[in-house]
Amino acid sequence: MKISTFVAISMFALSFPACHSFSSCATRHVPAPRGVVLRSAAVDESSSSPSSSSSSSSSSSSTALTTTTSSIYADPSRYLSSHPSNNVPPHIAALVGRGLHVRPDHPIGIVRAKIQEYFANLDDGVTYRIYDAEDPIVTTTQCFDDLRIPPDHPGRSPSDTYYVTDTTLLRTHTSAHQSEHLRSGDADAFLCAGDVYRRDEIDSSHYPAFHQLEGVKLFPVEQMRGAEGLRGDEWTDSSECKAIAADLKSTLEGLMDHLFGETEKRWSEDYFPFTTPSYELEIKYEGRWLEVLGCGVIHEEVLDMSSRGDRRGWAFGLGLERLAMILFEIPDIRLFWTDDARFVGQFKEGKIRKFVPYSKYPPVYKDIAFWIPENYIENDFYEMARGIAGDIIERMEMIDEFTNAKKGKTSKCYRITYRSMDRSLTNEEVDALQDELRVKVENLGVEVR
Ligand code: FA5
Ligand code: MG
Repeated sequence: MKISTFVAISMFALSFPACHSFSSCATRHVPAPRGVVLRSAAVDESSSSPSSSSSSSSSSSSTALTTTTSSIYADPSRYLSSHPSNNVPPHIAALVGRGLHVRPDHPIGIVRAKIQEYFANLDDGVTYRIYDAEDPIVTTTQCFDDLRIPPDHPGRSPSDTYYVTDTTLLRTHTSAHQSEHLRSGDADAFLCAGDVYRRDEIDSSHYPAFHQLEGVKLFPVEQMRGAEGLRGDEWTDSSECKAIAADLKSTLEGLMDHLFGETEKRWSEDYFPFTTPSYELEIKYEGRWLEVLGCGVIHEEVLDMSSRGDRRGWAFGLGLERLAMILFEIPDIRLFWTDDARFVGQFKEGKIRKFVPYSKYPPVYKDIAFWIPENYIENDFYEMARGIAGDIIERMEMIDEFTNAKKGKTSKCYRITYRSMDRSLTNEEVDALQDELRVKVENLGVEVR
């Protein structure tokens, strides 16, 4: 199990099954995305620029999606460089910029719209600015330093993160945009959605590309007077900090009820370098607890670094696939990226409908065993397999591991489940892929048994 990029806890409380396409609405050229205001009452300051379209319609229906994602993001050559630190494989570069989150008829876009709708109709007197078109390439400063993620944090390692150069990478979370939006001073509250990338294991609930939606809200200075200048424990013990945490929790509980109806929820303490206190929220789904988001009170140093040290507030980041898999009963995370009409044709703007599986072609299982070197990185193996076979790998699991004392070596055996979502695979074609993997895997320093 890989360690989550930011917290050393299991990322999937639920083992859970879940896909990609060019969309007409996601192909406008955007010089500099600025976001738009969600409330109909608010003036869309950027409506005169081609970078945004107004998302407002009426106060009762603020669900229209902004359509500002740039077509330049869908150019794979942006992500493949000859820089020695570049570890973005072509199959990942091909995923970037498809803009699933801005497609009104796609489950990811539908969930995003429902979340925006909730925030637009919240009775908190706050206007949430909408951002959806930030560049998926961010700097290490944006993704890590601005968020107090230390230089030696495992989340920064190239085994977990896709680097374009040594200082630029595919964002691993939408929190990478928190500081720039805070610094711009454009809004005291915002929602920011986008595709994020992590090198990870492979199964029905883990895909190296997924979507997050980030929310941030700063509180009025007057409400925080009593805690002025407080830092560290003095701040977190203050009634003002507790009030922010309480508002955060009730806001997110309300969001879950808006999405799922009344649901069972549970809060746990969590840790993020950029929030304190920090929490995660799980919801009960089919008898099991599923982690849907991380959140907390924004760390004062993050606000300081964003030139907003005079303010206090909360932030959260949730996984859109997780929510969509539950809402639409989508069993495999790969489906979100498919262009198959049998999938995409099932969803309509604003409608939550159960997904009707259209086929389950038979799986083909293949095992591979090898002696590993000392510096073996499992994610490199997973990615190599994906590079060879692509999305027809449904799952890779380690089924056996032992150490030979005499040899002083450890052997690992993996079972690979090959299954296409749209046709039957032949044994011959799978054998050919597996043979290629057996040869290439030696480049990782392993010895195939
Ligand atoms: C984060 O990414 C933090 N940036 C969240 C945050 C934002 C905390 C703001 C505090 C303030 P985490 O790695 O736990 O945290 O991911 C957040 C959510 O993204 C998870 O709860 C889950 O819903 C989703 N998620 C994480 N990893 C995956 C994955 N591999 N596939 C699908 N969804 C995932
Ligand atoms: Mg988490």
